[in-house]
Amino acid sequence: MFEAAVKDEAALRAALAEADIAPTVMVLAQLSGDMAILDEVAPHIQGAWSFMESVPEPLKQKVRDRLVEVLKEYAATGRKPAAELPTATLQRIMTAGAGQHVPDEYIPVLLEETRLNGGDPRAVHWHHRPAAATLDAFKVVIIGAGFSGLCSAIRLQDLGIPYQIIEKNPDVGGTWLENAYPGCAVDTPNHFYSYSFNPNEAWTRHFSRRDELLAYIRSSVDKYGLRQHIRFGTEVTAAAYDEAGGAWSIKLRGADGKAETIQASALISAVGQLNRPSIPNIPGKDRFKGKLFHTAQWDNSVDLAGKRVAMIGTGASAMQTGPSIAPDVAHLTVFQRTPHWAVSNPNYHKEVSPGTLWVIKHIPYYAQWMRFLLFWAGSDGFHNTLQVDPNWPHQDRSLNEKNQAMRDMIVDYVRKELDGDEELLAKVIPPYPPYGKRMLRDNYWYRMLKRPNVSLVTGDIAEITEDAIVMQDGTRHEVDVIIMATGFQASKMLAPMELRGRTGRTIRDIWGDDDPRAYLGITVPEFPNLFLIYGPNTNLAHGGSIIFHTECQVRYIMQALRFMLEHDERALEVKREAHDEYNRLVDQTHRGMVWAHPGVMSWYKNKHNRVTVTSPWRLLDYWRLTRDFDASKYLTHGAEQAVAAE
Ligand code: N01
Repeated sequence: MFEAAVKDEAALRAALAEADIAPTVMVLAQLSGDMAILDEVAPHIQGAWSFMESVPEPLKQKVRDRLVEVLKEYAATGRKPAAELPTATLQRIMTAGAGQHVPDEYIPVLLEETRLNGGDPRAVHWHHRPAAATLDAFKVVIIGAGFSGLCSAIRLQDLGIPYQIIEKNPDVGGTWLENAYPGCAVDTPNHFYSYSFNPNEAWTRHFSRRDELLAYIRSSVDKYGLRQHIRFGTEVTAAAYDEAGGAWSIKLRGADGKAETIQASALISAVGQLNRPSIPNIPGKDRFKGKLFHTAQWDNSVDLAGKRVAMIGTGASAMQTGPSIAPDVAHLTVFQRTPHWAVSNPNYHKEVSPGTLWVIKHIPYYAQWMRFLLFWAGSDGFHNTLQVDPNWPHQDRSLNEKNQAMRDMIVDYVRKELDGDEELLAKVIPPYPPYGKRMLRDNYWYRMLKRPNVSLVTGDIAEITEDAIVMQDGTRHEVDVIIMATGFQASKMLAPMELRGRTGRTIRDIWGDDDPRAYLGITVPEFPNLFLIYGPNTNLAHGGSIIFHTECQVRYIMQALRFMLEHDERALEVKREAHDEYNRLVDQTHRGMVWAHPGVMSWYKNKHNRVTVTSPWRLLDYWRLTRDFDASKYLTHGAEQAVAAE
């Protein structure tokens, strides 16, 4: 593995000159055991983002020269790196690279996420592999072929459990297939926003565009041979649990409208939270003579060039769409009901340099350390700043001192972006604390607002007429096209499917329209053998990658299925006490956090101000909660018992 790195020393040196210094020195320390050079570099690293360093160039060159020597020595001698580094060494390397103390408790999760010790640590293995006939008789149906559904399929395949994916769309990708609006991209760095077990060495950007993400998803499908297990163009309309048979009856509707029912021993919902567009019922909407569409249902037949375009909404989708279309349209009018917070990230628009692509591919462990740094940069670091300090005097606009400092920092940034336009600044700075709604990444939004062909309209819309949007104060804005960047029906989880549990009650009977709850966000009393991915209170709003959460949930579900199959249990249902206790804890924890702030309305919570969508936990906490399936939290119903009862 080292031969490839040193085969062409000129290429190695050229690539290292472009590589980030933190992962470079981490590789060096790992391979050489040279902690002195790590200690020399450490004081010049202020944080885990690649731009948070001020290492002097001569010191950088010293690190690169030393690494070239070490790689050459490994290649020449055939020496192998130490299989596993002692925890204290790992911690020292991580702390230096991240520019922040990395506590002991994070080491196991980081080792897993980076696969630094090789292998696939999140894979679930059999304790006692069931007989082939038992496995063959057990069938899992997965709803949805997005990131989560495909991850489940890969893991089921590893275990040899038969499965089928039902996908309503004609292709894989879920949200990344459906959202094709201009500028659509991920705002989590994608060297972290990707499967831990299938890293991509070839990302061309730090925050990839939709097409590249979709290509990654498609290539994962091909790599693991999943396509033959997917029924495309088929929607799950309903499912009912049959207690006597210990199975789910699942109603499907094909593209031709034909209905069909299939059976499954277990059902995994991987439909996502952001799947069903929310299109507000603004009076007069249907009268509009021009084109009107939602960002997630982009109408490619509409040429926006030279048109007067309205965009309703200023969330993450608007943040990417607006600046992408503004240069082409005659006029863009942005309708902002509430402002959102947005931070800048210098890497957001950057391509991965050729040298960085080279080191990711050729230098052992560079990609792993890079993944660690991205995990660290964008994850739990902010979590404790999102708690309300009861003694903080300005609770309306911030939660505590650090949250106020963040507010001040963003206001300064936005003021600069707006060239000091205080009138506009007053309109775009939210009155509520930073992080109250999803923190956005500035996609040159504020610069866009300064364009002569863009105007920002604030306040509530009264109605839509044949050719205009009319505000409550009577002002009228004539437009040719209306883009609804109005988000998704997140709280109405699992809709419009009708899921009927063991007792005959449907999930809507229990959750109502917008009050979903589940144990760990995964299992629901009365719904045996049903597992949710990206279910209630599992969205990440302080940072992190939702794929990390997906992998936690999928591991848990695989362990649950393993338990069923190894113990010959045909039904597994979470105990009500475990579910209620968990949800009490979720609600209690949320009460002191930013998302429950009374001054904010967002898709994170329902109309009763209960946070239903977002997780209150650090990534570490949720990882711990889901790491080991605990059968004592579940009621079981063995196959033999069931047979006896029939
Ligand atoms: O939706 P949103 P989104 N009249 O719900 C406004 C993910 N995502 O699609 O704030 C006027 O955030 C509404 O106003 P208000 C990400 O998790 C990720 O943008 O409610 N306005 C708001 O401004 C994200 O959080 C990525 O007052 C109305 C907007 O519409 C989630 O998807 C990219 C209105 C809706 O914002 C959803 O983001 C895109 C009305 N009647 C999305 N109704 C990336 O990874 C609603 N609004 C980058």
